[in-house]
Amino acid sequence: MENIEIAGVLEELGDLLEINGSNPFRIRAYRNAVRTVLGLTRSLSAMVEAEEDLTELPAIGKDMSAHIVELLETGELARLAEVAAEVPRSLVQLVKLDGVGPKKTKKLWESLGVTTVDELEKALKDGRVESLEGFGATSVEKILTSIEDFRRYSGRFLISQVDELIGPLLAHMREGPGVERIEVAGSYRRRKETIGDVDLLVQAELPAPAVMEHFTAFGSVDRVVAAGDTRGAVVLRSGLEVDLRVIPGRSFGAALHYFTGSKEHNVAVRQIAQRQGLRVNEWGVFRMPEGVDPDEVGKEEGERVAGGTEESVFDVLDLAWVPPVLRENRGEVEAARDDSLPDLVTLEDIQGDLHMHSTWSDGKASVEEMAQACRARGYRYMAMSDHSPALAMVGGITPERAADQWEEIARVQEGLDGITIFKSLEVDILRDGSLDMTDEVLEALDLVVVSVHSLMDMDRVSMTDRVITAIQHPQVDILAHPTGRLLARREPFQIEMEEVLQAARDLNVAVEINASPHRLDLNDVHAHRAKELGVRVCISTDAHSVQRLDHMSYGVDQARRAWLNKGDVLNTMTLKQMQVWLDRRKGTSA
Ligand code: DGT
Ligand code: CA
Ligand code: CA
Ligand code: ZN
Repeated sequence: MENIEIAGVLEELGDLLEINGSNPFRIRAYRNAVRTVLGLTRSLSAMVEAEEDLTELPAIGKDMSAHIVELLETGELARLAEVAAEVPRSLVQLVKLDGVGPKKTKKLWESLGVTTVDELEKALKDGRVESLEGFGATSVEKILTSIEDFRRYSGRFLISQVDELIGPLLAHMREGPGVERIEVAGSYRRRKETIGDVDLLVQAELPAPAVMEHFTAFGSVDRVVAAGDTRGAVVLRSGLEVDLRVIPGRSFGAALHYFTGSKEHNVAVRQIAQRQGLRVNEWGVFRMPEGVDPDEVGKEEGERVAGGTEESVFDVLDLAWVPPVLRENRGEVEAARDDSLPDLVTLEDIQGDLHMHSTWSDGKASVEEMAQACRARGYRYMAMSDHSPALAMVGGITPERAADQWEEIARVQEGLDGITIFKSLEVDILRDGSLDMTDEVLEALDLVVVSVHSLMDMDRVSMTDRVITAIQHPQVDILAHPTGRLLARREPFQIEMEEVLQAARDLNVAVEINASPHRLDLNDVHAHRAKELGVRVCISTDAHSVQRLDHMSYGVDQARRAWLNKGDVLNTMTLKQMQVWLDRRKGTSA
């Protein structure tokens, strides 16, 4: 069992206990344990195998440690089964709906007997929920919307979750008999924000029944859906579906191209091929003899002209190799033909992280730990941008405390060379577009990040005005997570992004691609529009812990999917350039 699966079970148990009205300390213990498990950089199974004492981990006591060992040894948890005998497990899906939560779930279940999302939807629509104490019409509307969102995303995984889940599977497959090469194709290779299923390609001599057997024998497999000669499919315990195709070397490149997709990209490539009298499929590229209808002959019929490598497929069609992140049929095939593909930004181009939190607000690490970690990642600069006080629940920094933090930043800076820490804050944009901080403090900061964290159900016009008003403040440098979306959990708020981006351009304010895999906000379309308009895009992690600084790569993938090159991205600047940019308004009349 992987850490992420263990965390999933503990979280489910925590949810069920909360619905059941258990002791809040007990519930908190599960929540904290989940956080610890998700934050680990090593696998629990390796730690248990090495007989390490799990209770030395934060928030892991004797019980929790025993749970983990039991899960690793048996794949099951007796305590979960006990609790599930009292509380239907399907209720945990209700807890995850925006606007429901454990308390309301309990109420819905006890008062109306609702146990599933479908039953809840029915009860919402026939008015039974509205008449319950603590619900009401607005609440009903909100829950109905979150059910729609839930349906849209259900079955899809965040790319970060997939990264965690498939590492061990890939390692397992590499040890398979006769396996010559492994690649993950599909939306995962295109680095999409969410992944429907994983498309695994294995190169091996056919027939290769041993490869398929090895695949279905993987420890985390819950269910085998198909297991043929060249094609298999399984569902992992996490619910993630994995397709496997076994492909001979002569076709591997063609299959990699075909199964990477997108479908739309494939269609565009096939059209180009047709014009050249060629046929492209998952087996290769073929020149068809005169007068033969490709639909009436076998897939490998005709003269094979390419297929072993993906490069050979593009090459024979007179196309430059297209990075998978661009394969969405948004002009990349034409650009490949004209040799005008963008020179995409890379992780190595990133010189600093301009949005992160410390223990001064809701972060887990000190200023010093975050600074050391940024330095270890090779950054030349970073912004320490804790929350402003409007976010009371996270202990935002008041104007009075700001100066104290600057003292600490100065002290940390003194002991550290090679990296410059910018004094910063992530300042809340209030209802009317004013900023949740005094001008005095804003002026004293090196860099000001602003964002919306409240009143997200405003109408489109008001929200657009609110955000544009905020970035008109002369001290604002970066607009963070501009649409507020949480993937699989909360839709973007209503906002006219075109107007916001134009204002950002006119005001010379940068917009963020928030690199957290839960946000990836801006999305690719908006980030591409920002580039077109000449708005600088900043890729920031918004890290609340040292490990999450590594989310930068997800932000870079998102930027690449938006066609951004190094010059489009603010934090590829050198320290000197960045300092000049931060001073950009001083020379103007304002
Ligand atoms: P997902 O799984 O929903 O996140 O998205 P994909 O893109 O991974 O889609 P999937 O798993 O259905 O198929 C993987 C790739 O295989 C897809 O991107 C393109 C290719 N493919 C699948 N079915 C077709 C098809 O009917 N026609 C063409 N041209 N390509 C297909
Ligand atoms: Ca897929
Ligand atoms: Ca698939
Ligand atoms: Zn933040």
